[in-house]
Amino acid sequence: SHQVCRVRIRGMTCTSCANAIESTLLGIHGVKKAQVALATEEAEINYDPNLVSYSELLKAVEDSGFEAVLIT
Ligand code: 9UX
Repeated sequence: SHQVCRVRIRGMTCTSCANAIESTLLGIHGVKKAQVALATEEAEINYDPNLVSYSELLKAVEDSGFEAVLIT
């Protein structure tokens, strides 16, 4: 079963940044959907926690060169 989580992403300056992060997230095994919004600095990710952990999603964002922050 899947879960939806949100991540705040700092450092995006253009639409290509947002698209690149979406592609990175969608390339991860266990990620079903990913939408990154430049305006709100938020990503909404639908994922299977049995296949990929929340912290791995944060790490993938960080590894692509942006800062990922937990939204509480
Ligand atoms: Mo273009 Mo967005 O190099 O950082 S992808 S500004």
